[in-house]
Amino acid sequence: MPTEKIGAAAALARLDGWRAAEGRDAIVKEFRFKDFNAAFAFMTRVALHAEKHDHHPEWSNVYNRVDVTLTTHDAGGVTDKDVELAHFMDQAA
Ligand code: H2B
Repeated sequence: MPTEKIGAAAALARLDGWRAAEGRDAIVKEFRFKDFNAAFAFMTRVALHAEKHDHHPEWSNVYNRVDVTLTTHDAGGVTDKDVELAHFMDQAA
């Protein structure tokens, strides 16, 4: 049974600092860190969590910045899995 799509608006009601992506059902946030080392440490923690839960972010890194987009590809939009991963990222940042 695939995880059910809840949509970006429902997800955002449960999150701080995230916003809706343009043109697709996804949520986005830009994380800023002290330097590259801090940004990459964050990405490492998130990567281990993502593998464990088999749910992965779309992201890019430039020096101290990590730009994140979350959506559930299998569901064609935002699900509880994205809210859970967003909360984990907020805690890890
Ligand atoms: N991550 C995200 N964000 N969405 C998915 O639908 C997804 C995933 N599916 N990670 C998983 C992997 C799926 O491809 C594997 C086969 O379980």
